[in-house]
Amino acid sequence: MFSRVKKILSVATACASVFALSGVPAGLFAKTVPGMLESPKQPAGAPKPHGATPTEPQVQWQRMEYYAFTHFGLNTFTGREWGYGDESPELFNPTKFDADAIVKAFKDGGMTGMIYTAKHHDGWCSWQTKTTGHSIRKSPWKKGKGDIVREFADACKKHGIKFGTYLSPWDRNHPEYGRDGYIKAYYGQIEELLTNYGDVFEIWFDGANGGDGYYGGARERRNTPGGADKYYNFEQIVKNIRKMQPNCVIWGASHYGDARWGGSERGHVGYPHWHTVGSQNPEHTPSKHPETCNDNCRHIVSAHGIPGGDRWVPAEGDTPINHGGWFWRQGGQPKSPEQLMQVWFDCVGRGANLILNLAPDKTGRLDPADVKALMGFKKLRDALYKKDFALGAKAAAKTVRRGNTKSFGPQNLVDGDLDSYWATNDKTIKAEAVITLPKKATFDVVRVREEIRLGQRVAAWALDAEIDGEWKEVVVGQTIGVQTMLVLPEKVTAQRVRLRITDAEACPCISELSLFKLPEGLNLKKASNVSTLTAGVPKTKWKIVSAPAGTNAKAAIDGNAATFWHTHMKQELRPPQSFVVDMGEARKLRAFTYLPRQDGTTNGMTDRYVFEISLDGKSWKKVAEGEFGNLRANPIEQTISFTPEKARYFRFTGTHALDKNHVSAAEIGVLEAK
Ligand code: FUL
Repeated sequence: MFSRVKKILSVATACASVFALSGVPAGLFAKTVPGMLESPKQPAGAPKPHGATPTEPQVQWQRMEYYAFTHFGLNTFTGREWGYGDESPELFNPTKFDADAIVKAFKDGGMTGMIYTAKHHDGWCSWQTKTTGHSIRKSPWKKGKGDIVREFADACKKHGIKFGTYLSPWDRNHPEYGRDGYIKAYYGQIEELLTNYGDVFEIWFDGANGGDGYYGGARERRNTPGGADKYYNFEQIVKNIRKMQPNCVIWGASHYGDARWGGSERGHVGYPHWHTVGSQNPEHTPSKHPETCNDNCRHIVSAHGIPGGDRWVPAEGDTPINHGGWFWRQGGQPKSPEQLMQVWFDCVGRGANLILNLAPDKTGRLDPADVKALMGFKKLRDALYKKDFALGAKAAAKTVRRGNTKSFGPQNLVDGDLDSYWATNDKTIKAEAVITLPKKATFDVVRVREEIRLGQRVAAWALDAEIDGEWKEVVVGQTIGVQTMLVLPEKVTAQRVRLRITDAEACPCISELSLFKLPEGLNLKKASNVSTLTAGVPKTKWKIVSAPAGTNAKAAIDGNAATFWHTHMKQELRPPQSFVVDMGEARKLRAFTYLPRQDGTTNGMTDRYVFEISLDGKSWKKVAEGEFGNLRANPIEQTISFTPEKARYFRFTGTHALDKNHVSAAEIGVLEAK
């Protein structure tokens, strides 16, 4: 039965054994603390919980499915993904900020909550904090008396969705970052956010940590002494939060939190998908990882979880609705409703929650194009869920726990009640239930749910349909968890279906089976590519004028995301490395775009740059220089704007790379001023 532990992914399990070396004190993950929601009582004779199980706040959180992320702060005004920490609070002055309209759009879009970046890595606090001078108190907006956290929290209450917050541990502004002084301020910030704004359903502790920063003027590189876990003392942070908000789900926080990252910033999570991990939460604890467990491995564990893992840490898939990034960007394009449906199936449909980012622009309003995509996405989901063909059907099973009692009977599969379930006797792993629909129906989506309060049990299942009097297998699934939703390879018309559980870690406890039909005209396959390239100035006449010998700079201007310029050929050419392009004619340029290498490795991935332009190819002007933030987790196209100027030539220089001593670029483009 445990062969799947070997099967899942060799790398993931290699890491699992490392994570299982727990130094975590037993009481920390106690099921209840005062004030924490309690799970309803199981019916008499219910199966014993198997392995790690969720707390009731986690169960309720996993049922939320879908909520908003909102990045809004100084980066909105500078166009940076990661502010350095020296940005002036004076920059924050939205002219039309309207929390009510933003939250209403989330509610109308079917979202169940929102998480606001109260402080990002640049350290600027968007509420009336007493912990630092680098805050909204110094911003001209509302004469320094404004409080964005308050406005969002109040709007959420008004519109009946939940409020959550993101508080970056890394603070590139604070003079004491990396020392004890910062920890005091940081704990104060957590306390302010969790005691002054009502219920907070989730708090995010981002894993990006340490590096260059302003740090009160020191302008240097600082790390987290002893590793992030030890420096912030997440064990203590979690204890403090449990006292302040016992029902708040803690995201990240090394291996002490309640929820984990889904493994990429594209919203997709892995399948098979387990809600459990080893004692040490896989992501963001590099100091704990031996050589064998690199970034890739961490991402794999985050995406898939670990079967039989001893902690319940369900995943959240995060992605921005806009290709521009997490903060609002000039010229950013939203993902299409169809692409968002693909994300839905690859995230919610695998049992993770989806947190979809919509960022207000400089005026403080959502981009209408983003809202249009949000509503188009809602329309497609409404069409998908319009009719559950299995709801209210007749269900029968040969194997039912304790001889067919009502409490565990198959009828629970189709009653629309998430708390009731079909279960078998303890030793019965393989089992089947036949569902007879009120009449013949045509469907191509199946959704199955387990009663997760008893642990995640099922590892393999199949759905059969009775077609022309014969049972035919129409889809095969692996894990189930809180929910798994699969698209059948083709539409099926049938009146009887059969759910077959073929492998499980303990007797199955299945709460629901639903059948749906994909909205007319939705082609998910066509929608699966979620990264795009901005169509800028056409490159047909472009020529490479110069590039380091032996490197293929043409690959960076061929319009093909899969090929890339790379200075690691026969020998490793260290940064800085440049290439020069002649565009054939002069144009007024306003921005350049950079797509990092897309082949899944970060070696030589350029994360700092200089961009220069020229009219004659002889005298050059530097128009942009800086850092591409967040590439490791989200290697999407970056757009860097500069003061518009005419040029025929440009020079792109990679001045630093994430890993290894060479540089690369999959694609460089330029955008013209109107
Ligand atoms: C990442 C951050 O570094 C990004 O800027 C963004 O906030 C994303 C949601 O998380 O780790």
